[in-house]
Amino acid sequence: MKNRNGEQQFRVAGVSVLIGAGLLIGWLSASSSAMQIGSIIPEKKDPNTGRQPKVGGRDTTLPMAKTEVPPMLTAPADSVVVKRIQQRWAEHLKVPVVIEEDLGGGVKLKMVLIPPGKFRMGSTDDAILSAADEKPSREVTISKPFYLGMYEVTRGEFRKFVDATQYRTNAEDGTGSFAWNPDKREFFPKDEKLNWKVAGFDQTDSHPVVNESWDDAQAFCVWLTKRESTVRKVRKLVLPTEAEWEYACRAGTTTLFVFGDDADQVTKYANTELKDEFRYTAAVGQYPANPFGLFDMHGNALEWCEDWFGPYAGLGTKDPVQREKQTTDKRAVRGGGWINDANNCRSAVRNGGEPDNRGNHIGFRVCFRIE
Ligand SMILES: [Ca+2]
Ligand SMILES: [Ca+2]
Repeated sequence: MKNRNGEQQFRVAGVSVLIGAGLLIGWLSASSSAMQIGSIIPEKKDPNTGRQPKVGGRDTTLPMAKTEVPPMLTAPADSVVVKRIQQRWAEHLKVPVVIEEDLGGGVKLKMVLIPPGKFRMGSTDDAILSAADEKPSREVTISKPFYLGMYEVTRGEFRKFVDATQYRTNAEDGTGSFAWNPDKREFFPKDEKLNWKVAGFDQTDSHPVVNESWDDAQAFCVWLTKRESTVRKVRKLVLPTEAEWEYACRAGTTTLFVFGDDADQVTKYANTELKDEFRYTAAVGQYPANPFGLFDMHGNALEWCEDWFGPYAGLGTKDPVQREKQTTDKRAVRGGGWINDANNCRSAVRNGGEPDNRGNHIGFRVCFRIE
């Protein structure tokens, strides 16, 4: 697979999720720490009604029978519609828009409800800045609601996993990890000192964990699933599929970025390699949230996804996921990061890395699906 931006090529596996709705509702009802998302999304007037939507509670301007299934989100949709459909699905499912995974010791991983919907995945033939592996563009359906990490998994959250399991990451096998040299715009040789604790630059436990492999990210998900299961027996934490990731990143938009087509605006919305406040990763959540309430989908750390990295051609269009190993032997990585230019942080851009590979530019976020 070609290597845009000169970066090390990395790629990520198929895990299905089956959750009983009754169990889910039972657990969520018990989640006293759940919060609403209204505080992080600026409110706008509803273009259809001219009224202010009630993001933090029931939207009384939109009467809906309790048993009525809300509409799927169909792109393009503006941020008001996106938030309204998100809220209506939360009400329909009787779940909060935002939930928290308690990792112990006061560390809580926030997740955001993403409603089901349809969107155009990838890049059309005439899309500027697009690459061949983003085509063919196709209409994709995400048929089930799911929760996705509000932020990239932080080093502090990953630390809870390692402390609980004594897990040793791939980088801690004596060979270390790759670090990006921002001056030369190329990777240093693999450095044995680097691992999830030592990024090669200053970071705190609020920064996204990096130098973890796809295999390490899977181990985190298995641990979190097991931890949750001992308490609630309700769900399985996984990496998002590429389709889920791109749908969540686009959040109703059809433009190159969630904020539009103007790449020059990227420094307002994402931590990239361009001149901005952060030379390396930033603590999560330093840039505006997208309409779903997700942070850092563009830039900061790149993010492992579930799929084997491969062509879109031949994949289905309903909940697509590449479960077969491709010729590149890599897993998908999405969103671009602090080592990338604006082009390589677009919603549609794709990359990959071998599942045991790692670098100080790749992190991940977690997902669980409501079946
Ligand atoms: Ca930067
Ligand atoms: Ca990211």
